[in-house]
Amino acid sequence: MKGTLTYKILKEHLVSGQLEAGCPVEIRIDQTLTQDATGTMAYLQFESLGLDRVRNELAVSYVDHNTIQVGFENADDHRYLQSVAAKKGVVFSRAGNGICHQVHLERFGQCGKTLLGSDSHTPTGGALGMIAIGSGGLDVALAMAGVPFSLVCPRVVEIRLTGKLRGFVTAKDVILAVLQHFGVKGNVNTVFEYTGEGVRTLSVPERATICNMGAECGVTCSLFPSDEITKDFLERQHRGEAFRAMSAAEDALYDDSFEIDLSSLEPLAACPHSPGNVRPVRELRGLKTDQVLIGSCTNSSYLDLVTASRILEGRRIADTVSFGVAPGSRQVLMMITEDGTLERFIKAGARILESACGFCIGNHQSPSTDAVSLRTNNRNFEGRSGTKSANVYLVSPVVAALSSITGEITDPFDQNIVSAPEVSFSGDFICDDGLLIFPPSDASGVEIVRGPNIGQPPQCPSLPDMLRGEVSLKVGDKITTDHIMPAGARLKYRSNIPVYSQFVFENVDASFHQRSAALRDEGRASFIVAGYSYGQGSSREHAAICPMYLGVRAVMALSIERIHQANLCNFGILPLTIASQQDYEEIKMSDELVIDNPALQIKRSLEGHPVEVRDLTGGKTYFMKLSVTPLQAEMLLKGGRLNQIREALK
Ligand code: MIC
Ligand code: SF4
Repeated sequence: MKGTLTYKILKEHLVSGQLEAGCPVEIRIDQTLTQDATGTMAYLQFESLGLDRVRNELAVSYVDHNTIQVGFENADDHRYLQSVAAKKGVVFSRAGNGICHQVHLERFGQCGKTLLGSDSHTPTGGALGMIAIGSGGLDVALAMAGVPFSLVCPRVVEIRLTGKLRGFVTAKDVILAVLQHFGVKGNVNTVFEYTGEGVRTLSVPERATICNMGAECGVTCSLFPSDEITKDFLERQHRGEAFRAMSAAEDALYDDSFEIDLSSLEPLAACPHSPGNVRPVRELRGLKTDQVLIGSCTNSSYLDLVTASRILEGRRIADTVSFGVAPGSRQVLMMITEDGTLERFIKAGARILESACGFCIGNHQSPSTDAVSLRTNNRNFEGRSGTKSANVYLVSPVVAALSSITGEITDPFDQNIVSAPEVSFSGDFICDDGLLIFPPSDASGVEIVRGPNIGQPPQCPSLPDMLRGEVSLKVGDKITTDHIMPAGARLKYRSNIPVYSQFVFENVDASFHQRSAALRDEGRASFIVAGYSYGQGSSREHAAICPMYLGVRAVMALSIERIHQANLCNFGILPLTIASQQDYEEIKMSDELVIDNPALQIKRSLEGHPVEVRDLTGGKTYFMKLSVTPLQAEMLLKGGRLNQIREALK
């Protein structure tokens, strides 16, 4: 990885470890971001560390996920977040200011810095040449306390861009092409670093779309060099000082390289129910469409919306389509209000939605039964939209806008309604930070407000001498965090672990929480057995905290995704890798399993020994791999990261 931009930035931030792919390293974190759905828990955890103020360069708390406010819970969360931000020295971005990743790009990101965010799409910041990584809230809480972030030093894959996008083809199609090639699994501990002539043809928001959906491949982050385009973007955001020119060395050594000729790309779509299920739009044309939604942190920039509105100009959406637009930030909303874009949307029949996550997380706009929904966001997991039977296709704003007129999936190259809009913008962005609240320098008079929805940070149980219990759930491949811990209507319980825990695996096996809690109450362990890519998707640590609360002590899977694996360790759940498909098949639901002397086995795993899991029902012993860093081993031994760090901070 020598000479890569990834290496350069990591080197400047290295606290310990060797910068060699696969080695555990610790890096200093400059900036942090949280959003409300993961933030309440992160700040409760930060509070429990007993520090007066955050210790990193910049901490921002965004409210963008839970803005529906049905019931008092969301508003309680917002009040808590605002007051704790003032008390602890965190900038607070109020509801209405926009989606964290879009706003952070506009107002805070800085070239060459590190950013840790309690949201899996934090890598959007890679568009400004930042190492921007998604993690669980606890890791962010610790970064705010000045504790270095531990990660496995990634391998660096070069994605070399040549050529230039044709009209109608967009940054969304670039990242969908990347997903088509790399898929949604097998890319952990990897950085996608973009290089080549083609980079210069892409604006910062286009780069942001590409970095944003790298998260769907499971990479640690994605990274663009910071160049003249970056400088221009930052200056027009009135933040020229955030610029620093950075790029890889000419002779940089990459672990792998993949080339994309931008001029050869065509409009693509991710088909139900995975962002990796990519097909050309031309193969889908004619499919009747019930709903079209433009927005989310992937595609809601000013130019995204102007482009879509140009397609709609002077036209009306089909009678059979429900069409919504959610601008990514208040800046975008102000700009489209001033230049006529908003009017074009309204005239075309759009429903104007709040500048927030909204539909993307299934908070509202659930489609009708069996509907086809075209969206510009980044995830189309089954049921995430709030309608289990719906089929969600992820497309560019261009394809979305065109299809809203025709009422069916439309290939831009196979229609005679519009020609490719030529859209550019070189003026200044509207920089009104009126919905940002900066913390006072003296917070002694600030009271933290806790409504009844604000619970306590979770307590992990300690490690017993023997883990004995049952397989309480057996699931297949690609279980996402949306399967484990549903969001949407349940999102408002994020600050209340006992209530939220009742919904663990709600849409997979609604009786899971009772079964697991019953085992816990009998003093027995609960084990989850899964296939490949367990825990893909979101960074929500609730997908570990709530199972922990229900007594889950180990997840045994053929593979576990990076952020989720880290969250499991943070909350004292053993992430075990099952050795083979055959072993996976043999272990059955309700089997009685025993892990003898787990403490000794955890220690021995650091020397490469497998963990022995005795299956008393099947009469066989399985050898599973515990791939953890020494630090993670320590947290498992101490009963989770909070216990471990409290001891270390003493
Ligand atoms: C998502 O897109 O799944 C979310 C909602 O933004 C999550 C965070 C969360 O669950 O709160 C993410 O991507 O990490
Ligand atoms: Fe919000 Fe959707 Fe982006 Fe997650 S992916 S941060 S829910 S807009």
